[in-house]
Amino acid sequence: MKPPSKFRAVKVTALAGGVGGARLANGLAQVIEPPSALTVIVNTGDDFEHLGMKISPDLDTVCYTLAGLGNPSTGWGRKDETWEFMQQIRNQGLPDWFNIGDKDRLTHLERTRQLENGETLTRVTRALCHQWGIEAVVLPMSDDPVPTIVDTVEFGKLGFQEYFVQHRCEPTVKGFEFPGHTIAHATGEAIQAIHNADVIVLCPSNPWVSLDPILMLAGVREAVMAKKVIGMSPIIAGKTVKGPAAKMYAELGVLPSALNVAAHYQDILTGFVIDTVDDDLADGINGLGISCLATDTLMTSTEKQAELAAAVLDFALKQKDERKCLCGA
Ligand code: FO1
Repeated sequence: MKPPSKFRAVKVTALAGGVGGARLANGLAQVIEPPSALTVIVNTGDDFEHLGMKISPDLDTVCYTLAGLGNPSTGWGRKDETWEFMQQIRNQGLPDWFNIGDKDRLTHLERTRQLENGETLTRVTRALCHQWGIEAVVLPMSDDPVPTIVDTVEFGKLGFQEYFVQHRCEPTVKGFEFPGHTIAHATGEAIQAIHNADVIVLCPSNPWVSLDPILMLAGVREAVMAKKVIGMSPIIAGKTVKGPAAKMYAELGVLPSALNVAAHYQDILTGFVIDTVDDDLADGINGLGISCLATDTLMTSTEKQAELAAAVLDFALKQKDERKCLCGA
């Protein structure tokens, strides 16, 4: 198959969570020329401290994927990983519910060391990206702590990784809390990247716990709304490719569907990309005042990531700049 064409002189800023976000970001980095015209602003609501290490799962997933270092089957962690550290953790009877490979551990140790020396997460991430040869710009959404808390029926309030990894997303979700957001700031770099962008892409990440935490930071939503904004559904035929988004929708009393994801972002989207299997939802999405593209959205290889990214950018660039208005005009 012919490789997708390159997009020159287009500045794209993508908002991303973990695996789905990393895959589309990797597609965008393949088709944007130069790749440094791509900025990825990453959710840090999943960050936590474990065994003395400061861990940023979504930042690492995005960076490993962009660097070609990621584990393609899990989507998180490193490829060709070894597990001696985890074996020692188990031998010592220490908490072993969060799997940290030996190569991955070095990232957490280095991040922890630099943060304890007074560096910001933005500068630590820049240094790691440089070390891994990543040309795209990867930014944490904030340099402040912004933990996501999941309120559950069975266990009450859980830290995100307790909910996601320790409890395998099994507890019933009642809602979410973002206690850091009252004082946290988006970084100046993240806000500037939104202002500078020709197109904003909302990656196919979990709306509730990956993209909302970014959009809720003061100033982000307003900056995004001044731009052409293309979203993409992480829900295909009522299910998620990876992660608990569909389960969360159902538990929160909302039908998991691409239409309801579009409705979630209705005020900020100019365009929305759904999978061809959900073609019948396009009229409903148009009815929200959002242009809709139906295409194959499964990113099962790096080539498919690039093809999808090219389709998203083609769609974005064909859109007119003005937003549709359904306000009775
Ligand atoms: N996800 C799991 O399901 N189990 C794990 O043991 C696990 C370990 C892990 C280690 C480092 C890292 O960067 C990510 C890791 N993840 C693991 C993924 C991660 O917790 C989630 O994918 C994200 O937080 C959700 O986007």
